[in-house]
This record gives sequence, structure tokens and C-alpha cells, in this order.
Amino acid sequence: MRTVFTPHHALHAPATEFFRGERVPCFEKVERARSVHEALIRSGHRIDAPEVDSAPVLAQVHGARYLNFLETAWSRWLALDPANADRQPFPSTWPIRTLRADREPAEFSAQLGVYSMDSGTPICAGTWAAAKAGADAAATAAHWVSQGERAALVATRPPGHHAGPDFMGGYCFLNNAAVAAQALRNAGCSRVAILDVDYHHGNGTQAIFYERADVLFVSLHGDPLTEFPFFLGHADETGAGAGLGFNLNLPLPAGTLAPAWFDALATGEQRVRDFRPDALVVSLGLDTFEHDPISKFKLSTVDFHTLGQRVAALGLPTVFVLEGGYATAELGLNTTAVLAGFEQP
Ligand code: Q9C
Ligand code: ZN
Repeated sequence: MRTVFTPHHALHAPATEFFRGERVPCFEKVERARSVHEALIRSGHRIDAPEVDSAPVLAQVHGARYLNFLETAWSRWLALDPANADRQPFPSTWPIRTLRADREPAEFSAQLGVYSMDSGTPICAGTWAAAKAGADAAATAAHWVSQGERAALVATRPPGHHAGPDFMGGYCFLNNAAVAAQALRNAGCSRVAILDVDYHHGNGTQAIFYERADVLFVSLHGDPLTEFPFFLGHADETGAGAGLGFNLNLPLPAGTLAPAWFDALATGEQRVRDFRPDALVVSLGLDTFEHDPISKFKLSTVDFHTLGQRVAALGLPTVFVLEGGYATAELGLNTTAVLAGFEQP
């Protein structure tokens, strides 16, 4: 399978996040993409650098003020205090219910609250460059697939599916799956389906396409009653306006085993088939792995091979976009297991 990779992912390397009140090393780390890159080389997949500028598509899926905030965030953080070079910005005040998000505050720290859904998504000096390179990779894979390639993998980090129209969160800044889907639409696909199999609900992707009938969003994930992102991903979220009926959430309890997970996948596959899309984007989170350090489903490497086969059976031009997956040592092998299943004759 053709794959897109860029070493620029390593420019996003924040040091710590908060876990149970303490600072711990980030789970979403540079070694994740290295693990995937090495496995792609070992298994002989073709690897290319991004070759499409995603800027026009980014402007279709994210707000202009948010994009400007993200691009300038690090320099504005440094402008507050040069000593901030060795510190990470974290939001501390959010425009929650009864407070106003429509008046953009002038203060950087306040804007950080406006444009963040959580305090778990640290920005560092290279965050914009790495995230932009990832979005370029997603636009590149969509371009290849629209030109007749059967499938492609976007092998980048940071992930994207929690990033909404105008906010970051859940380790995500730019929504790569949304970029891929919108780029496929721009290239002439009438209908694009997104299948999100990350452990966590893809709240950002759902939000971006919630009122649209041309992009179907189907997601299997840990029940938000107990799992991040907590405040979206319930089964009663079915779309709104023109998009009513074009959003399908399949929440599953923490601890779900492979048979029940694949049953839910069958439900999602049927919805994708009924939609009759021209192309498919898979938000490929591999944090459903049984040994993932922050997630609670129980899929094995063999199950990821089966997942690849099941996706291939949909018979659609497919862009795989890497999302979560924090068992770093096994992430590469789990990724190539999906590709091997997909390509098995
Ligand atoms: N300290 C993705 O998989 N924080 N994002 C978990 C652990 C949120 C995961 C808390 C997890 C977000 C793309
Ligand atoms: Zn996840």
C-alpha cells in the first residue's frame, strides 16, 4: 500500500501531560510514528513524503480564527515571557455554560481556553509544523486515492479526530480524517464515508460533518459515560438538519472483547454500504489493542488483520488515517497487520 510519512512529526514533542493530578511523560509521543515507520519499511510498503498543501482544505474544515491561533500560538506564548521557552502552555479557564465564547479575548491564555476542549493537549514550538505536515499527508493520500490508487495510509502524528471546527483536544490539533474526506469531496467524490475505529469517540470529526449529508460519520468507541471525550459519542446523536441520519455512534462498554466489537463493526459496515459512498476514510486508532496503556478494549494483533480484511470487503477506495494507539512498541506491527489484512487476496 502507498503510505505517506514525514519526519516533521517529530517537531511535536511536548514533554508532559497531567495524569491523576501529576505530570507524566506524554502518551502521544514521537516514538509512536517511529514504530509505524520502521514497520512499514520492514514490511516493504512504499513510503513517500507529503506532496499536497492542505491549506485550502484546512480552511474548509476549521475556522480561520482557530487556524490563526494555532499557527501563532507558540510565538505568542514566548511573547508573554521569554522563560516560557522551557514551559508548556495549558489552558486554565474555559468559556463553559453561561460564559461567552463569541467575543474572542485578546489575552493568549484566555484564547487557549476558547480553543481547547481539555487540558491534556500540550503545544510546543513545533506543534503547528508537525500538525500541518500531517494534514498535508492526509491531503496527499486523498489525492492519490482520487487518482485511482486503491488505498493509502497516512502514517503521521499528532492524531486528529478530537480536533473540532475551532478547537483542539485529546492530543489532536488539525483533523486529518476530515481533511482527507473533504479533499475527496473536492476531487469529485459525491459521498464519502468515515469509519472511526479509535477507542475514543471522534468528537471533532462528528462535529465538523454533523449537519452534512455528503459525509457519513460512523464510530465504534468506548461509551462516553465512562470514557474520554465524555461529552459526545452517544447513540442518540444521529446528525442534524440536512445531516440528520448521517451520523452513527456505536458506543461499547469498557472491557469489550473482540467478538462484540466485530458485531458492532458489522452494524457500521452495513450503514456504510447503504450510504453507497464513492470513497472511505478510516480513522485508524489502534488504542483498541488489549495492551494499550490508556484504553480498555481487548483487540489483538490478529484482530487488526481481520479488521483490514473487513475494511477491504467494503470494496471502496480507502484512505487510512492513523489516530491513537499508545502501546508504542506494538503500534507498528498492529498498523501493518491492518494493511496486510486489507491487501490479502
Ligand atoms: N492521561 C486519541 O486517542 N486523555 N486521543 C486521556 C490520560 C485523553 C486520546 C487521559 C485521551 C485522548 C487520539
Ligand atoms: Zn483514541
